[in-house]
Amino acid sequence: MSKEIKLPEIADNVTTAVVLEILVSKGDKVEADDILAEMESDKASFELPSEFAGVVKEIKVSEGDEVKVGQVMFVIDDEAAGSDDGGKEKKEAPEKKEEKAAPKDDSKDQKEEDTSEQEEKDSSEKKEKPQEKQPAASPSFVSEEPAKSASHVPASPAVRRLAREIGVDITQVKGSGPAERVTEEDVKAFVKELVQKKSAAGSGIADDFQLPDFSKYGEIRREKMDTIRKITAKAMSGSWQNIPHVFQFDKADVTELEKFRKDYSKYVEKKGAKLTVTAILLKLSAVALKTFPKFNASVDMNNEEIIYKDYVNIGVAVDTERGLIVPVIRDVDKKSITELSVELNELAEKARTKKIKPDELQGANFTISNLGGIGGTHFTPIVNRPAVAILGVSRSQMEPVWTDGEFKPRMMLPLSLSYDHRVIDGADGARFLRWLCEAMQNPLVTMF
Ligand code: CAO
Repeated sequence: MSKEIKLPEIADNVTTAVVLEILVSKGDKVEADDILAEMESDKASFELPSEFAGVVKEIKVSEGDEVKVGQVMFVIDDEAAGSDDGGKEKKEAPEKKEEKAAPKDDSKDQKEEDTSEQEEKDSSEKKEKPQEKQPAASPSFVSEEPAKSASHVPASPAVRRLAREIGVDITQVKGSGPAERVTEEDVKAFVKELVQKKSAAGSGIADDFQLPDFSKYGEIRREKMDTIRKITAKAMSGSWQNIPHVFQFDKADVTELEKFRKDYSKYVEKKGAKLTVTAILLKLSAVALKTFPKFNASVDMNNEEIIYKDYVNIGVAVDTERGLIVPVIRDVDKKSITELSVELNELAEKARTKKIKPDELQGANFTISNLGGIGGTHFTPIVNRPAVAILGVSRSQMEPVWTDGEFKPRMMLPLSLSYDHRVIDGADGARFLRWLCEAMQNPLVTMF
């Protein structure tokens, strides 16, 4: 008796699907649940199974056709099901076609294919046994996204088995063989890449950006990141991804301060260090952090709390041959500028000569990054978590400044403040930086 296979209901609001590939030919013998066609709707790709065992009597659609739900696609003659000569074997799956097309096919592979197909059949039969055989009316959804099925990936049975045994989804493997055929090496390379990504993810510095093959363009050299590079990469990407940054810029008139610094440096030099703009900024920043406690804080998003600190520890970014190191000066508010100059000098030297200890790099509430010794007009440093702000210092230079009706040459120091907008608002940022600029112009400000 002839039985019709129609396009079943697929999902709410889906009324049609496109025939991607017809997997049987007229006269083919099919079992119940054998896949007759690969379909695709705008929601998913799926396989259309036969509801009955029998022989394909009619194929009423073509590849590329848009078929309506309920439309007849195949006619199966179920009376011919039992007869041995009732029909030809079902059209070979695409993987079989590939096997024939591939140059390296051999009888061993064919045997393995037979065995693996048998294994698959056995295991699916085992799974089905306890239940009543379900009518295969509804399509089996492969995924929400249109995706190629494993049977469409060209690969030898041995390679398929390898992928299956080690849990690799062969559809994810890029084939390097003829017609993108997946080889054993491709599967191994895929696993190697996954393992490398996982270990990089464990270190917190991985990203999913796919690098191109740079060697296509010329000679390249790969070098392992050292520990400092990895720590910096992890800390900076963590800060950048989690902190909504705002950048505030200002300029301090340091004309008078520079005169003072040069005059008084000799007193500091007696203690073994120079009086530098960084040491002065350390002292002034400590007062600023006390004046604006939000900047001497950390944010605890898990508990929705802001943690205010009564101590003032400030990190200073030091440029070393090994990269950026940030030693921390503790209780900056309690130390004199001379003490701070000496301590900064010692810590920077320790950082550059690899003598810095781990605890000397921890516990900063705020950071100062002075690139002025190198140059540059402005830059935007990244906040160093769990602090909420960082001060960027660029190179001071003489500029004409309009004062009392005329341009006067003034030494101007460009400052930038990067801060965490979860805790600090724009007006707070502008006030903090302006306060610092005014304190540099007139240190008496700090007394109020
Ligand atoms: N504007 C103009 N000149 C500056 C300056 C500035 N902002 N900062 C420093 N200078 C001058 C100093 O006066 C000194 O000049 P002299 O040799 O004529 O006295 C010279 O530059 C070198 O200063 P220094 O770097 O030795 O001293 P410092 O205390 O100001 O800085 C330190 C110490 C550790 C901050 C600095 O050496 C350093 O490593 N800076 C790089 C920081 C960094 O890499 N930041 C980027 C991190 S990413 O956010």
